[in-house]
Amino acid sequence: MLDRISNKLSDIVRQVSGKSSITEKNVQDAVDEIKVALLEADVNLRVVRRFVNHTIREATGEAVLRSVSPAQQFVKIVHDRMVSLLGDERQDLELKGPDTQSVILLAGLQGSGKTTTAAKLAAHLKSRENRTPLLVAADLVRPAAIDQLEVLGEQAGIPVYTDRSTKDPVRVVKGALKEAKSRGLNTVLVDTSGRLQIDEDLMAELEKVRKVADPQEVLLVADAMTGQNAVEVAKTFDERMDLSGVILSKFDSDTRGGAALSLKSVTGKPIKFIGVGEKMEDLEPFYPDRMASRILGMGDALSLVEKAQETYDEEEAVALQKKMRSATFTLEDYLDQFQRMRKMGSVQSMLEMIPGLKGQISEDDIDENQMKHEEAIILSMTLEERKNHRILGPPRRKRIARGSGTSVYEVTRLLKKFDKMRQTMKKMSKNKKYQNQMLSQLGGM
Ligand SMILES: Nc1nc2c(ncn2[C@@H]2O[C@H](COP(=O)(O)OP(=O)(O)OP(=O)(O)O)[C@@H](O)[C@H]2O)c(=O)[nH]1
Ligand SMILES: [Mg+2]
Repeated sequence: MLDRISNKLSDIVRQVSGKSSITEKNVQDAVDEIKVALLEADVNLRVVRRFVNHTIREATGEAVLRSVSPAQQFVKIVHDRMVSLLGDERQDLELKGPDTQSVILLAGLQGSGKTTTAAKLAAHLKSRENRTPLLVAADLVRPAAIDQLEVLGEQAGIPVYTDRSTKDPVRVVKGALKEAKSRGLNTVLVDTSGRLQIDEDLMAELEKVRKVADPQEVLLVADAMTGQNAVEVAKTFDERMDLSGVILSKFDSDTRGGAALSLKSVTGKPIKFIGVGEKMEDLEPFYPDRMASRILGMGDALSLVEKAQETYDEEEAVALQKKMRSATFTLEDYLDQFQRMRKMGSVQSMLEMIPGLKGQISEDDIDENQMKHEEAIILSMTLEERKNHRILGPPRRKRIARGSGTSVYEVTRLLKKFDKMRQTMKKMSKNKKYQNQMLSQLGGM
């Protein structure tokens, strides 16, 4: 499902997230790649252009390029754009309360999945929303259509209304509404007939059905595999039928994604559900934000950005981060951290300054006593020694141990730990796994 575009975009996102700083050029390059990926996925050209322009405008703003983690901010912008492309908020069905009859009309081209979707949706409403559905066989064009709905209804445990004595769908719908009322069923789902192409016959029939059914929801069932064509179909149906939403069927097949990504922008109509298989349970409510994260392959990246945004002392954090990444972090800086910590009151507050670490480590994990010893050790060093701990041979270590009231063993342990920490910090910018490693090392502080 959307594998190709998802792979492409996750690659781009991964590349960008690894960067410690970004420039307008980086943004432009990444956006160009995204543009190609979207076009390949059969997304409407105008939609792509708008996406690209918005993203560039937002991502090259001063505030982003100078922020704590510009790369991650960029990723967030792309994600948010994608969410808005997919329709922002989830749009649920707008049905009446359980005591009043609601009607859902399903329309679409031949073979798009109307009949299957009607049954799936009825099953969903029954099991998830506690509604009492009635399926209505109003496709009187295709001979086997009534049988098909009856079979599906049986599978799903949903009653099906049929009337084999007429060829007039309007009559069938009228009868069904009456039947639902007398049986106390609150949700009537009408399956209609399809055509190979949109033609006047079909539209005229649907308009008549719509009039008697007076539906709360008019849903187009569109085949996601047909890409931009599905979007065109939606536009045309909407002009005549005033759709309330779209269900994209066959989303499980190797769709290129164009339909999902263009539909809302082009038609203004929300995708309410997606069909993800042939079985009754293969219908999912459509959530724009979840879909965007799925397409961009980015669960973790996002929460990281949100955390980074909470960091209150941006300038300091930036400087620290730079040092960590370039491995120019010295014992002097290490000491500086201790002292700043004292100034701020707690270890916790220092940790919170480091983007990405916030909330992941607690004060209980830290041995304050050991920290006091380490501070004393560093204070016993000369400035030169603090800036370059490699010059610390055995005689110097001995002197420092004496000066700080500790032992040579403790001095050596600190130096080893510090070395290891620097290595980890350097790797940290490249790989998330190492961030966790550093966390555990900090924990041993
Ligand atoms: N893989 C997959 N197949 C689906 C999905 N929805 C429907 N199908 C299949 O698509 C085919 C056509 O589905 P129908 O529900 O008969 O489509 P229809 O729009 O009612 O077709 P007509 O009544 O002939 O216009 C069937 O084989 C379904 O099993 C889906 O979400 N995923
Ligand atoms: Mg059908």
